[in-house]
Amino acid sequence: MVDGNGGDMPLGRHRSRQGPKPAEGVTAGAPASGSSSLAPPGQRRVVSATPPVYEAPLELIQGLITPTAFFFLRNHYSTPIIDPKTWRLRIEGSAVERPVELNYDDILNMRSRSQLTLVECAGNGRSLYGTFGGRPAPGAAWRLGGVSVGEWTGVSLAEVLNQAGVKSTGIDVLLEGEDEGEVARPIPLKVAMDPGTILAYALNGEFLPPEHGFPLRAIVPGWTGISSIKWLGRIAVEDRPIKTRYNTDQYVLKGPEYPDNPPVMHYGVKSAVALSWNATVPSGIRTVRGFAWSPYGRITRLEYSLDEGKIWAEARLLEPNTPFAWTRWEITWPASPGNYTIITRATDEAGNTQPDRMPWNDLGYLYHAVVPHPVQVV
Ligand SMILES: Nc1nc2c(c(=O)[nH]1)N[C@H]1C(S)=C(S)[C@@H](COP(=O)(O)O)O[C@H]1N2
Ligand SMILES: [Mo]
Repeated sequence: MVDGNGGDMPLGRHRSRQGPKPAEGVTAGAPASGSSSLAPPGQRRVVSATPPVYEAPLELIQGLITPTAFFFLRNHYSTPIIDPKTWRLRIEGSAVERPVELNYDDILNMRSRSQLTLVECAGNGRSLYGTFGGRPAPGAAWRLGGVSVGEWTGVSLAEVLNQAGVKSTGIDVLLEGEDEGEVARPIPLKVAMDPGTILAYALNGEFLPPEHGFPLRAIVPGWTGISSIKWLGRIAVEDRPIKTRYNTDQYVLKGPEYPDNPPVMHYGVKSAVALSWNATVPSGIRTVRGFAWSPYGRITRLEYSLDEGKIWAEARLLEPNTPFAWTRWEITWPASPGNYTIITRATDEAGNTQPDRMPWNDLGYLYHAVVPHPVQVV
């Protein structure tokens, strides 16, 4: 604790801390600042090189968790390299009792939790407005790989906010990044206080790579990726609605159907086939796999069609089937040579399902209509 509230943290915590423990304090165990340059995209698809926007190669993911080397990446600016020794997280605003400043050790010394949480970019699928909707949308031309599931380890945002004392007048919580453009966006206080909303310092069992938000990022289950602010430096709890360019100008729905420009909040119910785009598969009995996800509850059904939507059948859903992650599914396909599309439609426990067509919005967000995935059997 750098300032304020020091008495709340029993010293004994230092001896009984959970979670990854730096070998000799912060600087020995954590990545040294400046030593980690941006990993090359490897098998990720480069949607944009500068700033880096890479798709996860869904066809290579065999399990529930997206390996870190495959995790999709979406930066608005270059990756900041932050020194954990000097880094501080400030918690302030009109709706806290007392501003607090925490350092990296303070965060690592708190009770930790780990959870499987999906992160999806609001723009994921944007290129499909052009491919299937007949009208290309401007912006990063994602296909369907702007989504990944990580095992995130961190601390509950509510516990961090409680150290500053949240007033009953609180409405919105601003999460602010330390990248060049100080990317910042609010979430409602009640979302911030949800136990699933965390400040994560580790991804898939290792400290965050710089590009995914080292030293600390938010993870907001069910909300599009822009809410999961990376490289956090400041959190402000305010007693009024907060506006930034990321909830008024970008990441809002614009167009004739949306005169009020509502901010994008949750992602859509969606599914994807774990095959490359324009896949070629050898004929024979094939197992085709994929993913389905919803921000509103468990996936209960995955329907598929191999004949342009005339006949539909149900895929097998694989366990574990955890809310706020994705559910894997598979189908057995006696594939004979020819050109096909695999159309998939996910449904969740609340009955939400994927539409046939996506209504237009000017910035091309939230494409979650069913997608005919092209496959050639040879
Ligand atoms: N500070 C900051 N946080 C950010 C961003 C950013 O550019 N700056 N990009 C956001 C967007 S649009 C998405 S989709 C997710 C992507 O997270 P990832 O790169 O770890 O996959 O981070 C979000 N958090
Ligand atoms: Mo995003």
